[in-house]
Amino acid sequence: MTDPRLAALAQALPELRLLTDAADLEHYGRDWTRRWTPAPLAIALPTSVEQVQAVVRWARAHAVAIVPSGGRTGLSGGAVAANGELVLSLERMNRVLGFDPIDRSLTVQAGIALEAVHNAAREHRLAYPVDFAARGSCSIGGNIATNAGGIRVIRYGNTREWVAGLKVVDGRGELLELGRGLVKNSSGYDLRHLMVASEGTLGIIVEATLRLTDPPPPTSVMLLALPDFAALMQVFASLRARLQLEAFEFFTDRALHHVTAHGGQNPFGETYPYYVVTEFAAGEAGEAAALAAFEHCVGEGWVLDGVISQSQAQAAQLWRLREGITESLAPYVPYKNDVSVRISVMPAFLAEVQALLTEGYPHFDVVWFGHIGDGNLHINVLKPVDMAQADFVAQCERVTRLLAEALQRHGGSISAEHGIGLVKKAYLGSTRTEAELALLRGIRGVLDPDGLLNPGKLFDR
Ligand code: FAD
Ligand code: 2HG
Ligand code: ZN
Repeated sequence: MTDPRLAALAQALPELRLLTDAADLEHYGRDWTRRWTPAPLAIALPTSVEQVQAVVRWARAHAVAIVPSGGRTGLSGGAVAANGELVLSLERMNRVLGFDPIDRSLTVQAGIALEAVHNAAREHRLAYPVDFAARGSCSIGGNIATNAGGIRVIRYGNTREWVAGLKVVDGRGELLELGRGLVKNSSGYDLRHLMVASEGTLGIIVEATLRLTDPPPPTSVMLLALPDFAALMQVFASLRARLQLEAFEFFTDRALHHVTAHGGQNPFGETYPYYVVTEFAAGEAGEAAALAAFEHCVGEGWVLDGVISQSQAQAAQLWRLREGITESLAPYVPYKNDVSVRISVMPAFLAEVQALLTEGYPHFDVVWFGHIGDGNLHINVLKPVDMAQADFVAQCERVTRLLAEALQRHGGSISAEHGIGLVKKAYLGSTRTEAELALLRGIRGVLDPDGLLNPGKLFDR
């Protein structure tokens, strides 16, 4: 360790694993955004809460910023370390610590992968219902720090609903025990919820107690083809009235184009403008209700074609068309927007944004998809091959500014589930008032008085 600050850390905590190789700095210094050049000081891989506390105390003494790091699947630059920060990776704190059958809760270290939580819940014949395509690599700590959503929010809500208790090391090195797994607790402010969506700026989540629920009922998956955006919300209302929906997701023909180029199978003989993937409680009643809903939607002209899964393998194939979109677009390093409005506002908002993009930016390949049943749209813009990167980013920033203005008019949010991180900092004011922003900064000042935890993310300091 040639850097005197790192030498002091290694001396104070000889058992702490520290990485400084160029390949490690690069690997741990970036997330899925791929927009910034990683340049951390070093990577620390603690194995205990005490080590995390000691690292924070060292960081305070040496004025080194810390980037809390989970699976780095984030899409907003929250886990990027490009300014000489210490990356504090939770990846070695990845164990299940306990299960309580009466509380129906699972206590885990924050670095555990979402999929490992699913498996642990299943072993106890229960379920942890937050789910999305990055399940194998994202961590519970990262899910909590971003309030991750995913494909089952329509039925089970966001990560926030499932956090019963947290242990967090704040920016002063204090260990806070928040929530304690209580179902009921009216003893003042609930600091646990401050940590949800805090993007590593208020504390390092080291442990979480998660609520579990009954396993989902047997389900079927249906893929529907739609003629236009307007039909989307009609189909949603119609299905929601007749079926117990577990998911209701949409994507466009451009999304299908990219996924099928990456091995996805289009079950229709042709392509259509829009698609819905929906999962619902099956059984005889469920199937009959699905058929009735389908026929109603076809009769109204809202649905042009449809298939229903006959096996788990077929259900997985249909889901792949939706879940494979992000990975299929990754080679293009798309410019992403992740926005939300109230569900009731969605039709007007969709029409406005579609007009904005088709009229103002017809040269862009725009891939729309998302959790339409939650009012959450993902808008990925791909760079035309003949456009310079700087020009592309500048144009995309203009689009985002227009989107932010539309969101402000419609009372929406510039980040539905990915977080603000670095990518949407400049637009936070479209979602939060000045008074709110002042409060957020004030709270940060209390929990992280030196501004050492993920500085420059969410807001400038
Ligand atoms: P990271 O990327 O490592 O970090 C994210 C943020 O959390 C950073 O600000 C980081 O500093 C902070 N952080 C991480 N760990 C901690 C901790 N222990 N304590 C404090 N702060 C911490 N997101 C959705 O919401 N819904 C989706 O459907 C969805 N689908 C995705 C599909 C793909 C293919 C990919 C690549 C990503 C997807 N994401 C989705 C985005 C991403 O997976 C989530 O944001 C996830 O919650 C990030 O978890 P992570 O462990 O990778 O966090
Ligand atoms: C999803 O819903 C994720 O698939 C990723 O939130 C969205 O890649 C994106 O823009
Ligand atoms: Zn999403």
